[in-house]
Amino acid sequence: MNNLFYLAAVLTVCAVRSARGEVVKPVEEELLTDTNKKVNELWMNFLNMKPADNDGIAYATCSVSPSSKLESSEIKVTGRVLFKQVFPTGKLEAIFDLEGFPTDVNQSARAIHIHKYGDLTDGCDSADGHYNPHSVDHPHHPGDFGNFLVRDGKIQKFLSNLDPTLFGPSSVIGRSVVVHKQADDLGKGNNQASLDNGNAGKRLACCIIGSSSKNNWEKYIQGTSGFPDR
Ligand SMILES: [Cu+2]
Ligand SMILES: [Zn+2]
Repeated sequence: MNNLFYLAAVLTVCAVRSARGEVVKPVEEELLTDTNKKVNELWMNFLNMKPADNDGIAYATCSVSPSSKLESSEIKVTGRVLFKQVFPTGKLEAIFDLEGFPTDVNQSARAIHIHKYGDLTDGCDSADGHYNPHSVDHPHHPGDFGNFLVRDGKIQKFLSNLDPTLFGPSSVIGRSVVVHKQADDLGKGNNQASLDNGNAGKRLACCIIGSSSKNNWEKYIQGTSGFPDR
């Protein structure tokens, strides 16, 4: 509770100062950063989101399987997407490890996104649109991972410094990852669909993001010669 009074006092001082048009001095900036940290901590504690194990590091696993709504002639993509994030301010890291793409078309690009719902009742279709907590256009959604190149029928990629988070009110735990048949036009398609979903086409495969132990991540790193990068 003391923290809340402290926060209210600091915010009031800052509001009065900026209303008077005074320049916020470095000391006050520091105070603001400190306040931001405190607010974040309070919020995390309130939501009880701090990972209890794994030394404060959160992990999540998404086991990818073909959409149940896919025609039988379509390719069957399987694999997983693994996530790791240090509590509370670390940026998300992800490993994409997928197979089942055609082996004869090297370097074709496929879009991968986080979608709104972790509901796969109607295959990947019931995942709905892109997860968009801040009501912005594509490709500025947190889970707009962009295009992934297929090599030898596989996508193997490590990404860091990502926007989605496993913590707090905008956590992506319980939402879904969708792998598309086509490339993402990254909002440059000159139509509404481009600003909604990047015209990435059919949903080949998907999974629900679930919190997990560190086992999958560590096993993956140990089983390969480091992080995949291609
Ligand atoms: Cu998508
Ligand atoms: Zn998007």
